[in-house]
Amino acid sequence: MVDNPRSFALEVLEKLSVELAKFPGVATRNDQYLALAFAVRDRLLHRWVDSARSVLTHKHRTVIYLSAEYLIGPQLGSNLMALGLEETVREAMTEVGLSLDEMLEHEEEPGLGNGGLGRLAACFMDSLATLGIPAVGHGLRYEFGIFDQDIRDGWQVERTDTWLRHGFPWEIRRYDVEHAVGFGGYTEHGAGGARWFPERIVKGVPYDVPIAGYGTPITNFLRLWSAVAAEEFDLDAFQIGEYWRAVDSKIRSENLTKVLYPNDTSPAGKQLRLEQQYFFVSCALQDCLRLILLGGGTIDQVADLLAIQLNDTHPTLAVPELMRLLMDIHRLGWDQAWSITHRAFSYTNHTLMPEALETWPLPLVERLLPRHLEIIYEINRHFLEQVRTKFPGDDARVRRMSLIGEDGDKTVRMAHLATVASHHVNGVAELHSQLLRETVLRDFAELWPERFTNVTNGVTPRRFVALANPGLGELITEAIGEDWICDLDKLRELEPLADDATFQERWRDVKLANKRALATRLGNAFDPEALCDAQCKRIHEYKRQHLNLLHAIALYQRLRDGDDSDVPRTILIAGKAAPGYRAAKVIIRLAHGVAEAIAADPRVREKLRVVFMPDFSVKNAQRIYPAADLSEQISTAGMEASGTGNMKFTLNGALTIGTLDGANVEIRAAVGAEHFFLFGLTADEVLAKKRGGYSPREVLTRDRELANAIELIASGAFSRGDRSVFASLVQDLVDRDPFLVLADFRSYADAQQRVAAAWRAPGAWLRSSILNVARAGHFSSDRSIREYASKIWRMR
Ligand code: NBG
Repeated sequence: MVDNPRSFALEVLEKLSVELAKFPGVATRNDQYLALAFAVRDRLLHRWVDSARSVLTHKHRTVIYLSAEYLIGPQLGSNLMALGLEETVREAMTEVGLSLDEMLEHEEEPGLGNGGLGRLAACFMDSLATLGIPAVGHGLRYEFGIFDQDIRDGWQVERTDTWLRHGFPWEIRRYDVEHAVGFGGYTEHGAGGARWFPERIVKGVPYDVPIAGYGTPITNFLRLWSAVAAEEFDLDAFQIGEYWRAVDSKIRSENLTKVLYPNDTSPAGKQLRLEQQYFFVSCALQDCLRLILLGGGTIDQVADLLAIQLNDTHPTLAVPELMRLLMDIHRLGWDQAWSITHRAFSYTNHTLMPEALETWPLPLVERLLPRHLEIIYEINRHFLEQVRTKFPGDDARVRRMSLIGEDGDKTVRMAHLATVASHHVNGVAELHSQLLRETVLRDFAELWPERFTNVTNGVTPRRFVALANPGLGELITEAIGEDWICDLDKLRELEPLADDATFQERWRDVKLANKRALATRLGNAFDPEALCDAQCKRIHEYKRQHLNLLHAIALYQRLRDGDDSDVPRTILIAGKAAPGYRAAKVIIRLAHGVAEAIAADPRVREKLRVVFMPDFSVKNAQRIYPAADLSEQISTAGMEASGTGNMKFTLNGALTIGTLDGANVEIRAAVGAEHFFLFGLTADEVLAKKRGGYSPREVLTRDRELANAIELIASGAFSRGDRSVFASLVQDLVDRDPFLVLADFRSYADAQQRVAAAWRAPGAWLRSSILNVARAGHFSSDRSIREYASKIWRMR
């Protein structure tokens, strides 16, 4: 299709009639948006059908990405960009009296993920398509995604997400594909092998979302599975008059994909969550085998035709499920099935936090998936034999490594299962991969050192620079051409311009315009000329938003004491707290309390602001990164696996204040230590400090300013006099401080003074900002995917 604004405009009007049954005079904003989206989607579908034909006929090895979460963000802008249609559509919309910007503003995003892990999966899908690697991302089509965040009286209030309420035009429901997924029941073992007789069957149906590559016709897709009742009604029950039993089973089936679990601190033990995990991997694998046979392949080719990536442990039941399908359905023997499974799977670990490492109680697994538990036991038997051979007599090691946890309650350890089954295991930043080998999976790394590798995360420059920050994108393109969008290392060519006064000035103008736009959106909550000091990510104690707030309180006290040595500064915080995570919610309350106290004090508010931007999402993130001057990456060293927000800020010209944690380490090495504000204990020092009997009280006796800040919180100064609101937070910091907030405070405050000094020299700051961008090409998800393709998936 060759498009011009006129023909495109006519097509949008046509969609309004034939898809929405409306004429322009009565069309709502949502109708207009849907009509436009359908017109764009037609173009995507043409590309997709061509790509699918080519993949099927040429039998390409395909990446199967299994992830319980995808945070894909708004689709209209990114699809227009991939199709190269933005200008045409902008004019077309004007032609029919509409505005593309209003349409972009109107769009709701599918929040089918919690944070970094789901967004990483989406960046990877973008890069796979852009690099022309055939890939299908399988996941869950949650009817309710991540909750919307409101703030009432300074507290987070959750509202249910409604992404489907007004229609989601980017998906295609496939009516010709469905898979039956069993739960419960019993197994039988006869001469012909094992058979599973499930008690309950749920049907999985796919909704596909096309993922267009940028500057290439290659289009991949996300296949999101939705649960429906196997029969519309349980007819037996219906006929004997048990109407409610019949309806009940339908409701129960469809509940399965109702809601995304917000990652609370203790995720285990939720039956529905386990059902979701099994449901989508079973659908995914049945679908993969179906397609292989459809394309004329054979079952023994599974590992040659597919590279199956486990995005964290959530999809790990795919391991026993593939074994079951190969053995019980396709009648392969154990050894052949295991060889195929082991050659097909690889596993990415995303966290070292003990409470986030998934384990499932044995009785639950046994009740829900009896056949799978048998297979897990058998995998364990084979595996532990290997351990005993390699380490004779080392029973402690055998117990530590077992797939079945013996400590307290008996559980299945999903990270162990994923590691045993996979040909490669990777962490997501160099430090994290190293700690993974040294701590959580140490025994496994000793057994199979060659299995472990690192692939540092990356982010898509299409969405997070070109789309989110068009001003910067255009400036870069004008300077070095447009190749950087698909070859981010090209940003290096900006280096010589870092000292160019005119270029610096234009760089500053872009940032200022972005800050103005954000300030306006937030009701002029801050001065665009002030340093925009931003921290946006999930609220978690290890990410230490409270360290940021303690610093804000210290600045507040200084200003009240007449010390205005800091620069004008806006501290911008955004992020959601898991609904069940009390301490995180109290941190949000504190942010609002501090914001309120500062805004109420005329001596302070001219120089300092704290702003909490509600409802952090991909859409809001795209507004914040371009406006930030300073990126807060202040987690306790050793706890943030990688971080990806850190990369997005850097690529938008923010300088980082951060600890040596996650990918910060690599960002600092890439941009140069002199362009990064480092502070805090290292991961080793954190461990040593904890072992040596860390005393937060002792820190307080040595640091008057910090002690005052904490006393002020305790006194009710940020809770309208109510001393109970922050009592738990204060007590936890003073008594235990498990995340070493107090231990790192002074070093952090000092680093912030270096930030202020640097901000006072605008030329040098701009130079650092340009160099940060010029040297951050490594953090493209295109680079990450190339590494997966060569090191792990063995793609041609
Ligand atoms: C998160 C880590 C981040 C990392 C993302 C993507 C989970 C379990 N882990 O540090 O906390 O950047 O994964 O790898 O969500």
